[in-house]
Amino acid sequence: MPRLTTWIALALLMTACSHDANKTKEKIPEVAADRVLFTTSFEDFEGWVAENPSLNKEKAHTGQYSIKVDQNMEFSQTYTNQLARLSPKRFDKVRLTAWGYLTAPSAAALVFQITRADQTSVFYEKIDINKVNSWEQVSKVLTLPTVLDPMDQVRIYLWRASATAPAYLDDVKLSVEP
Ligand SMILES: [Ca+2]
Repeated sequence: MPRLTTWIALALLMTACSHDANKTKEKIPEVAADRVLFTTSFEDFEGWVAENPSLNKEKAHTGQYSIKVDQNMEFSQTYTNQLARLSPKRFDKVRLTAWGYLTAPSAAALVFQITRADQTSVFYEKIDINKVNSWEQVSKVLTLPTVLDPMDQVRIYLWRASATAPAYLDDVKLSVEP
């Protein structure tokens, strides 16, 4: 689990972020398989990761599992990996795509963050999830800063934001954008 200090830093960052993710609805393109850095539907996690109430079978876009946040969990189960392990080749732009689901009017957010080994944040973007009682595909192209180090950590997770009822995330895909 990321440390508390990271979340405090995050909370400060979020107050400074604007809600620009869903201003324009673009057509989400298919991504060639060789450009996909990782993709998951959370189907094979059970038993391989530490017990985490975020992994659930309550709702799923595909298969049986998704991850969630709710009034007791501000942050979902988190994807964490070093840039160098994600790809041996440097990349400047990525596309993050996922399916989100809210159970009450509010806003949760899919977060893509890059942190240093000392937990300081060097990049932060979020994609708002707004659709209630149905699955919505969200996608955003992220231009990464040039100062990144191969040892920096990518973190991807669902943040509760203003949502008070459960919110779900499934079918996450991260790909290199040409
Ligand atoms: Ca799934």
